[in-house]
Amino acid sequence: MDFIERYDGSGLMISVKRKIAEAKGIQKIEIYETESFGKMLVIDGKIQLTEFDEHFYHEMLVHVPMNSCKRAKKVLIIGGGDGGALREVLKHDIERAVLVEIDRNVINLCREHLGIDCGAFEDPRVEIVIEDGRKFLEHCEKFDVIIVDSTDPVGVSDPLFGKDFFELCDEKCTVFCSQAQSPLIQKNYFRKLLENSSPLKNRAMFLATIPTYPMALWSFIIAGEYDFRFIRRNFRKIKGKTKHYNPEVHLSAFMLPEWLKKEVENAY
Ligand code: SPD
Repeated sequence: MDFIERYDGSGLMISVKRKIAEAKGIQKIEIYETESFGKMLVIDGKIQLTEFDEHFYHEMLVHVPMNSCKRAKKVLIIGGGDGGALREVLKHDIERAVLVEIDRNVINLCREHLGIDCGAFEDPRVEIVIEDGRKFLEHCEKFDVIIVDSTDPVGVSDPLFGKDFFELCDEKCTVFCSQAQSPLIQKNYFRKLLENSSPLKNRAMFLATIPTYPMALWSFIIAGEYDFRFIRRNFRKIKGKTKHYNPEVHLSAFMLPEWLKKEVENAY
């Protein structure tokens, strides 16, 4: 059986052995066992991760902001119900991590059938909140780092790409980081983020190769008081190994090709 994700006249086909689990609530969540990429999480028809390359994504989304932060003790993750980003956050010497996920089915299904959290949901430093991330920001305290691990900016994730969301994030953290879609395809998503994220101070984009995401080239946005002088010091303190991230990959991720540099500069 083949799973095909289509986007803007192209797509990615992944051969699957079987569907392991499915839940339908505010989103359709499916977990597959693939032929070559291990287990795969799909939400509303879009690939969220495979075991083959999820660390490319989660390590960049988490260690770039965490290692650039002077003192990251209190961390908020918005989305990320599969637990991959949480697992990476817990490698740092943090006091508290709050994960705010709108759809409890994502957490339940992934905990039971995927397991990439590696026990992160049971860690005593972790608090899980089932709530809309945008609404949570209206009443929460300030965090050292906010990480947004969302699906594409449609449906329940649409508010996480709105100007008012970025205004709140700017108030509520020292360092901010979000996944920012593909800069190559479905460009309306990427451009919307560039336009609406203007309330964030000191914005910068960085890139990573994520083989099972559209066109394999993925972007992220970081903002606030991030400082690359802390990268090596913080990296040395990480507990557990990284498979993809290292300080050199961190720095090189900010080297944008000319076509993208121009697009980003024009939007700022
Ligand atoms: N089109 C895929 C976008 C996926 C970004 N989020 C992935 C969530 C994995 N924790």
